[in-house]
Amino acid sequence: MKLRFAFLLCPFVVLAATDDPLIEDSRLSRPGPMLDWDNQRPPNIVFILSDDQGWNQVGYHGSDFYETPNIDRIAREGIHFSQAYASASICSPTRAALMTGRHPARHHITVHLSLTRDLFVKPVLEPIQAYALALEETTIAEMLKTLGYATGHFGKWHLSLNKEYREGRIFDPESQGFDTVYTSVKPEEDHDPSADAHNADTITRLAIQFIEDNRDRPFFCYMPHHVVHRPLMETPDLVAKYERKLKNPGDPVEDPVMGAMIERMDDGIGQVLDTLERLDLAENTIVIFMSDNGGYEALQDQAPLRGGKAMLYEGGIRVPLCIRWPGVIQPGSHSDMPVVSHDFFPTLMKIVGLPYVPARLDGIDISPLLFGEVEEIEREALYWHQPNYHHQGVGPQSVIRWGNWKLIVNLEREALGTPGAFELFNLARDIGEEHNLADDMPALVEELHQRLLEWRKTVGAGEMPVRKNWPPYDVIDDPEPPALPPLPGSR
Ligand SMILES: [Ca+2]
Repeated sequence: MKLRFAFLLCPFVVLAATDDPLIEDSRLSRPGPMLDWDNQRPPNIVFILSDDQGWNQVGYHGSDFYETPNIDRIAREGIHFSQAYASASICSPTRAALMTGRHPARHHITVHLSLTRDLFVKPVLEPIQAYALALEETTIAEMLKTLGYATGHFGKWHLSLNKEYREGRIFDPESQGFDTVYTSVKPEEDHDPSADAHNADTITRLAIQFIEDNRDRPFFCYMPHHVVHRPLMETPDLVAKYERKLKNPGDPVEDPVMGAMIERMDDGIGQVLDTLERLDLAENTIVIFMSDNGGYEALQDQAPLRGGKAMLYEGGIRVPLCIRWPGVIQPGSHSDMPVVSHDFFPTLMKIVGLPYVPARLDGIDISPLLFGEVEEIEREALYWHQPNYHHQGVGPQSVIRWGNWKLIVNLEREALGTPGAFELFNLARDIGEEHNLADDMPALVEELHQRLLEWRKTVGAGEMPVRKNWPPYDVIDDPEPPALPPLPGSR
């Protein structure tokens, strides 16, 4: 305990560095009912984040093609969520929200970072995007360090200026609270598929080394995998195994290369679970598995969900989530409560008994669901906000989920005042979002739209003004920029 109280003073050091001060939240100060830090050390945390893995690409959600025995083991020995959501339908915004407990709209990270796009023929303007996760933000890793945790990052960061990661560079994981860091990027198209193309083996090996090195102190092991992001590639013999499993060749629901990629990641997850057993750490380690957004629809049908990555239909944001903590979380339990990536900041702070959170926090503590104390938690609504033209052809959208109602707002049409700006679905009856009820229920559309607009104002979300020169000059017919005047002194 002495160690813990000594470190508890440290949040005020963090507080001095941020424009969003940490405040004490008394609701978080009481550790969960079965936890007594006077007699044991705080739990280790292993957070495994897969990339672009769809809701239907795990065995425990019913797939008999994709083999995920170790992810399924986490679900079987712990709790799984049928309505877990990514904070966004693309990489960087979800990661920013996961690390900070704050909505991507607050960070102004609403599309993936270091993206260059041609935006000059759109009728509404995109808001300014942050160039990285601000150093002033307080991350989960920084918070856990104040309690003496060892912090390790192994894999895909995607919250920096670009992917030229190097030791000591600002905005890379070392500057955001991680002490042991391995960063990797996705392979080039011509990479040798048999040479650990997506670094899944390396991520596993380094994470296990980190766990072994820190077995005698609390640790936070963050494993953001590249699986199952494009480019799809894996060892030919493993791909062949899944080709033999194909019942309907060409079926977009079953991709043999993705099957092989997921198996390699899942095998590594099994090695991590075995390491925890071998070191006698399993009982005091919470293991979380989640995906950062839905699967890419062009490669993988997200049935029964509509759409996929980059979209705000369920296929883009509803993801697998399961959590294991032997002796604390009831094995085989599940929850249908909607939860979201940015809930993990306050939840983990509650679990470790560190009652400080940023003053403007968007996630809520979902630990009562994990502990089986309650079946429902109160939340006014869930929101998504992506005021960007995605390069995969998805337009700017904003969403509110209120109870089982979900309103999707087309931000271009909202700004221009053109018809067809709204889609309204009842997810309890229509998980596939097939029946747009917006025209049938205008009063509900109006109420949800007003709630969404109010929330956007509250978090300072980027809005999309109409271009002053819309309709535009024809940039296609006039591709040459006007000649610049000569520099002084030049001929
Ligand atoms: Ca992703």
